[in-house]
Amino acid sequence: MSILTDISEALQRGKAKIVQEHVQKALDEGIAAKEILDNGLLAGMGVIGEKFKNNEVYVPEVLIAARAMYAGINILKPLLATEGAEAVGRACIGTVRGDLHDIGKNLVKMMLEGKGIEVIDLGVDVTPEQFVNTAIEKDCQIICCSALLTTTMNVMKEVVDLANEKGIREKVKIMVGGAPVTENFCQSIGADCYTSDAASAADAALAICKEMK
Ligand code: B1M
Repeated sequence: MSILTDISEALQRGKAKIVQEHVQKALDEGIAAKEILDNGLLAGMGVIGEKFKNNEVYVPEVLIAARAMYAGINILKPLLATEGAEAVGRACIGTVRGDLHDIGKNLVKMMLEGKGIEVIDLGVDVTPEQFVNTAIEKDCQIICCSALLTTTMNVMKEVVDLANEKGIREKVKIMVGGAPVTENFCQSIGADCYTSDAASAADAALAICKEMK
């Protein structure tokens, strides 16, 4: 069994300390941080997600697995996010109103910071007003919205509508993402950019910051 499978299985069992040990071991074996994230931690969380869907595990198990995932991510964080010297731009990020999922949002934040973008983290359950007012008050070039529920992704349209109403669309771009979000959805609500994962979100955000300087 490979060390990546060990990580995935320990995460599924919610064993945070063992996940940490395995992640460190994988790094010592020379496996790249991104590979450990994708094929160890995210693979394990994918299995938990399927079991959650099929009612084979419930909220407490998912939360314990999420805690184990963070334990692993914390070790990888300095390697995934290489510090930029000077901020190349500023973004605010949050999970939209009604939605408490924050693991993906936190990964996106981490990757953006790794590109040298200053990120204001609004947390979870963020209203359209909070996104738009923060962008105006803190002079952000980007609003990043994350949603994991089909019932909450529509709040992203409210963010776009409010940004239009406040007349800030020339100065602020809106990026959207999260498991149920698609390119088609992004276009249908009039947002500026959809990416499917945190690394592509960081690349896209950097390109936007450079374009808007
Ligand atoms: Co929830 N949950 N959950 N959950 N949960 C899902 C999302 C679900 C798909 C599970 C399932 O049924 N298979 C399902 C949604 C179904 C749907 O809407 N179609 C679901 C449900 C139903 C619920 C509840 C309603 C359950 C209930 O109470 N009955 C409830 C809702 C609570 C609420 O939010 N109001 C709920 C609760 C929870 C927990 C609290 C237990 C926990 C969250 C803990 C936490 O986040 N701190 C939880 C979890 C962990 C999950 C699953 C298992 C894993 C989500 C996750 O963190 N994935 C999830 C199943 C799944 O997705 N397979 C599920 C790992 C994370 C790295 O991926 O967030 O997709 P993700 O981020 C990715 C990309 O999407 C992208 O980058 C990341 C990777 O690089 N990305 C962006 C994310 N944001 C981006 C923004 C960008 C760009 C890219 O630009 C701005």
